[in-house]
Amino acid sequence: MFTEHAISVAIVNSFSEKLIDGFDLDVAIVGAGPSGLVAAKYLADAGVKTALFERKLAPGGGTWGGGMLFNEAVVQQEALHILDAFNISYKEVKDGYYTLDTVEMASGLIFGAMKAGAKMFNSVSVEDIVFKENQVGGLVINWTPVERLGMHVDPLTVMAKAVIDGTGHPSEIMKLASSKAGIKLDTETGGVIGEKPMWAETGENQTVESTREYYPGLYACGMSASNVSGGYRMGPIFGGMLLSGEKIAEIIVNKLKK
Ligand code: 48H
Repeated sequence: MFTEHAISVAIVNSFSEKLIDGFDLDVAIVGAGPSGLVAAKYLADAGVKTALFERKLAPGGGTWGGGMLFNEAVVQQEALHILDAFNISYKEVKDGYYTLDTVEMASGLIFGAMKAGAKMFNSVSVEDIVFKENQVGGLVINWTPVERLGMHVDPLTVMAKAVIDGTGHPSEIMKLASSKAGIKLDTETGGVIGEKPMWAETGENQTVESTREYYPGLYACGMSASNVSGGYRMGPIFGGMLLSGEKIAEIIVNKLKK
């Protein structure tokens, strides 16, 4: 027999267990866009304790809307192995360019990351970092509705050996780190340079090139990496985002092994 009481207790107990476990991580990823989700899958596949913190109710970031709400995106040949790893379908349209349905892409990336063992905390906004002994050591989190309503409610803290800024265009965590902790980032200026206009091919390459550690404990992937190091934007082609997620996972797995 089901009781209302048992249902409520089951949900709160189950969530509390997940949240308490998530307070102590190997890797905390801010933002569940395509790059963060790919990073989460590969990290979890490697046995790294990983969780994603996503401001919105629905993870997936900028994937859902495709190009100008046409729910299709383009991926280039170099990134197809990642779509294959998530079992996401695509079709070739022209010499090395493929299209895919962005609803299948978003849902496939979310499902793949979680099935690999990454935990998801959605409707959770990261409002600050933990900064101790010249090292980024975790995240300060609160419910998105608390943030949106401007309620004066103190946050909770997540500790992590590595923090990935996967917040997309605004590079929110990098900005926080340089403004609040006075951190000098590993960029030409020491700060967040800001993204340049559209140049798809160069932007795609720069996204992958700029995927790295920017300060001890603080890494960037996807559009955030591109923005922090002053790369060009690329529009609705997603191979660079996927490859960036794969690269940051590889960098961190190797680092954690040492
Ligand atoms: C919790 C947060 C916070 C916060 C933000 O923008 P995204 O999809 O990120 P990427 O880099 O994986 O993909 C970028 C791609 O979608 C894109 O925008 C492209 C290719 N643009 C090209 C162009 O020319 O315009 O996802 C970032 C996620 C979002 O879901 C945010 O809600 C979330 O991060 N987020 N979550 N706490 N402080 N800030």
